[in-house]
Amino acid sequence: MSYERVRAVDPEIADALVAERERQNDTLAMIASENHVSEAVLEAQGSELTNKYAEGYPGERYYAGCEHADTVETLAIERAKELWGAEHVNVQPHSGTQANMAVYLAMLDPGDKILSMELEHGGHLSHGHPANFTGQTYEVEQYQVDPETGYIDYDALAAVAEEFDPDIIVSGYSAYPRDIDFERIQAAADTVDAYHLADIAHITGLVAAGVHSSPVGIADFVTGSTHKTIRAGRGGIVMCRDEFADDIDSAVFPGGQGGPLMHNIAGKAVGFKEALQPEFEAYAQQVVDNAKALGERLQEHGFSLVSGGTDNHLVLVDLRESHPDTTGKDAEQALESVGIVLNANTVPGETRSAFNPSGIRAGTAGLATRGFDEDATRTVADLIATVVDDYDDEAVKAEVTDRVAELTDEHPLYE
Ligand code: DSN
Repeated sequence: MSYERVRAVDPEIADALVAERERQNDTLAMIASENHVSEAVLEAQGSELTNKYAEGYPGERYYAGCEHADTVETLAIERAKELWGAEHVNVQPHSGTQANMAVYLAMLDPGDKILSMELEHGGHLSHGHPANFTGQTYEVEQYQVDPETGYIDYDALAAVAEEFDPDIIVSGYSAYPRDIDFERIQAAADTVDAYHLADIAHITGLVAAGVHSSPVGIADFVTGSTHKTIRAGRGGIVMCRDEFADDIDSAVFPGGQGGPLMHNIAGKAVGFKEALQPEFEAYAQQVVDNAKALGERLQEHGFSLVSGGTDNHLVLVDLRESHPDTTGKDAEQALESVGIVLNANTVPGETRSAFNPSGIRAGTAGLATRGFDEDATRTVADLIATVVDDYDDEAVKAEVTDRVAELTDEHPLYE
């Protein structure tokens, strides 16, 4: 895309779009929730469907002229069912948070009880944080990872569930590097007769490819976002058994949203088709292999990883032992200045603040999309270590900047 037509109308925005494309091409996107969709997905998201209102669902719309919207949404749903093996799928949520909101709206009343993972242990704002509508609407209790191992403490979770008696237990996380035993969480939910919502926003692609355990068929509700490891159009998705289909559909529309973003649903459909191809499994495996390589090499450099490693697409580094005077923000900013873009993140047992926490989170989905293998990822780990060890040294950072430029040149993004 040249953005020529944007430029003719609005040169300031054209400049920003071109600059963003260059930024993405010239830096290493290691924010664990980000990825690079294909040009086919980009084109679908930029299509004329942005003009169309299609309130309702395929075959049952509130407006005329929805025949092509119906085709697109039906294909997105069918492909999602095939990818994840769900009985019922709603592809209309505008984001992962909206997908979670639909489940809460459908199944809970204000004041009902949510049991979820604490944010600084890897949870998400939409799982009950006081700053989010969930924390303001429902009564929330939280579980944690084991402080020694960094793994979910399933026994403690079950004990808190028995004591708190929640209406819903939320699993699925934003900064948890290990595989999740959805069956154990389901067992805890069964014991207290609670629903179980598994939010697989981060791991949608890994689950679809079979390189991470799946909660589909175990949890009552599975939500996700569609642009992270699954690499499709931007937005959210809800999956459930047929028995909850009407409740979920009504909670998405008209309960929580108006018209669906049909252009994004087209992007979801295209990305799902790509993910159904055999190459996607190899991609997802590469994401996981690269995360392991990244983690192991960082450990060789003396960094300490929450849980001691990773089973998925991300590593969570706790800087407190190896770099006690370096905050996550110091590391994030120094790394961004050399073209390695990741985020400062809280760690279990956080002793600083959410804004300037003690850890960094790094994901490998974007790098694997642009062709990085384990060796190239180990090189990136070396560069991260070099910068964090000497983040005030401008000469060191200049050298790493050149090396990042070589790596991005070797692995171009969009032609
Ligand atoms: N902001 C996303 C993340 O980085 O994990 C989740 O919504």
